[in-house]
Amino acid sequence: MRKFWDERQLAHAPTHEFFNGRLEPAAETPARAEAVLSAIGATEGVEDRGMAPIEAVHEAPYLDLLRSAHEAWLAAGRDGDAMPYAFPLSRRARTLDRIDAQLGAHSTDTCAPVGAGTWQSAYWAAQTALSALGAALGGEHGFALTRPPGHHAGAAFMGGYSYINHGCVAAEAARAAGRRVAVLDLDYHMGNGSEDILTGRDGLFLASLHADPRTDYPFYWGEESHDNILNLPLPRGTRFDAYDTALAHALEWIGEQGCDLLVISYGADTFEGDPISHFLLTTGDYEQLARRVAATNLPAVIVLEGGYALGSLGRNVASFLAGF
Ligand code: SP5
Ligand code: ZN
Repeated sequence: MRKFWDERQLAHAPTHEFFNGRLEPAAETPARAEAVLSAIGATEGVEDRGMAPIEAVHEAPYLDLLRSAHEAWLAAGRDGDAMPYAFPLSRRARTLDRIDAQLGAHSTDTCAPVGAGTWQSAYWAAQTALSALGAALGGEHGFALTRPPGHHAGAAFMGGYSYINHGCVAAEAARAAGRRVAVLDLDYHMGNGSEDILTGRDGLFLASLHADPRTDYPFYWGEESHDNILNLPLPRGTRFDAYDTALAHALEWIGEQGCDLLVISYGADTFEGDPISHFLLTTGDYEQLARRVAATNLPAVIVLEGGYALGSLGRNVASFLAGF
């Protein structure tokens, strides 16, 4: 297992998110990366492969907005993080001049504040995932310590702490290198951005285990399987046995698609002690689940998505990596 990290991912440091009708302290913080770093030992640095692999999964106007949004926010006389408050459910074509309107047109929710360091961190998270892919293309597993997360970011939208979908960036780059790729999403929340990007793409597949969207964010995606997408919703309170059974099903389906490389969107927010989630996996369970994945003998790129129990996050990630 080779492990990759770039400290420019610390630049994104949101203070608040809007949730349950009020501003709450942000759950996705730089301290998460520090917690993982202190638990997994030495990491390797990251190469800069530029914008092309990011542009292969995200639309140019969205990337332009993400890169410039915070400056536009300041230019409009605001302070703090940029955040939308209006969303175009009825998407009439029109020119949107105000930063608020532009942000709303490219956001699913109020859980993706854009600050001065957001672009830099999301960019280097994608580069970190691509470096881990380099390891996997060479036949070794690669872990990318990525933050902010990526799997709620779609081709042209941010949301749920996610801005650039680094797992899909790695998956698409692997496909371009001739591989047949399955993204296996093991975060508590359904990866609606990954579904948006991967639906209908040749040579790419998504299998996702997640909290039932009837009870949990992101609510409007993830109940049905279709095309190249396998969605396996699980109820709140899910423990190891039911999770492991669903994982076996997902891996069997991935095998049937003839995939030869895995990108794993690993979220440690399935942990019993997670403050925003409702599954009951334990630290030791992650090693067992990873063993099942590793038994496929497919090279894996592992990217970090969620996981918000700061005191246990490092141990949980280390346990998952140990299973490989
Ligand atoms: C990548 C990922 O795990 N995203 C999850 C986004 C979930 N957003 C909805 C729930 C937000 C709960 N925030 C509570 C903050 C308390 N300080
Ligand atoms: Zn999550």
